[in-house]
Amino acid sequence: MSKKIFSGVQPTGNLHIGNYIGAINNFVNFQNQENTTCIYCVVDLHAITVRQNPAELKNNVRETIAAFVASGLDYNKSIIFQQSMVPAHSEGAWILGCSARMGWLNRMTQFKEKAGKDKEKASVGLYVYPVLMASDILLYDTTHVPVGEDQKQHLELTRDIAQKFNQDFNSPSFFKLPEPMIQKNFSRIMSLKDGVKKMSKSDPSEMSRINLNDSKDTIVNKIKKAKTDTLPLPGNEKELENRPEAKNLIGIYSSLSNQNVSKTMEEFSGKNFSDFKNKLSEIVIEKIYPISKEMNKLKKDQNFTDKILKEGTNKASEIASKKIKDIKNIIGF
Ligand code: AQP
Repeated sequence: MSKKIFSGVQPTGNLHIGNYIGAINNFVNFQNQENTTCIYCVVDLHAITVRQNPAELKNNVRETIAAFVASGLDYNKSIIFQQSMVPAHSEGAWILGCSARMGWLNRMTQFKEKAGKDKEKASVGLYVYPVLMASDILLYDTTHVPVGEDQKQHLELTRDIAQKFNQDFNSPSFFKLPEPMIQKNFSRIMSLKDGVKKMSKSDPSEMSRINLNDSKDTIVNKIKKAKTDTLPLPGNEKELENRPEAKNLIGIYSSLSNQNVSKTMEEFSGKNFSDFKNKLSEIVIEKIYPISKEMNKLKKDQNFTDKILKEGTNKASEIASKKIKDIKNIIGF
């Protein structure tokens, strides 16, 4: 069976190794699988659910495209585009919002977490964010969506919305029900300052993450200062329990060196963190620095990023506008 994969990254700046290991690097692997169409979207409509600086937003869109290409995405193999350039996403979100139920959205834990205590002040966009995500996915007859555990609930909501629409309009199988692809290993890279907090673009501390555009010295310095505990490195997975910072650094090392965690522990068992951190810096620099260099070069070449977006928009629009036409026809517009 052929697969159609859809995924998005918000252009909210500070792309970090969590985004690379948990998302972009996998995008590259999917692109090289047989019978697989990959659609990767820079989801700027999602980004504005919280306030963005307009000039930075423009720049961050370019930076995200540059990061995609520098990491190995090929715009001839994958469809790469900017969400707001394909109006069908917003139109679809409105229509699907009329199928989604308030009760379903009220259960979404991401809104509760992001809105915090004062949810009266959160934007309506943040609340209906998962409906826009449903529109993104369903417009392309997506079969598979790579998601972290935190997005699994949104994908279930997408399936519920699709099913309700199909049922309400007596159009069985009009919307395909997408399957989640949950990455088992290294799906959550944690903050360098706190091993139980996700590494995140919006963390106010620069020292909490390694950005894809950090210099070699900055990478070394951030790893040197990363929080650890006082014990030597563990020798087996049992000894890793309750040591979140050690677990995180070992996870980063393992994923970048393409080996499993047990192999890494075998290599470093009983050693102290300063030795391990030197090796970790080496592997991060080896894997990330070439991406960073290329990304900084591509980001400055506006003609190049514009060309990718133009071509990607044409390809995405062709698919999405046809689907939106069918949707409108079904609902009686
Ligand atoms: N720490 C992480 N570990 C593994 N994967 C991660 N992703 C994000 N953080 C980690 C994955 O990167 C993709 C793009 O994420 P996004 O831009 O849509 O937003 P996010 O998940 O909200 O990422 P951030 O960094 O935490 O951003 P802010 O701080 O703006 O909320 C997704 O596939 C995500 O799973």
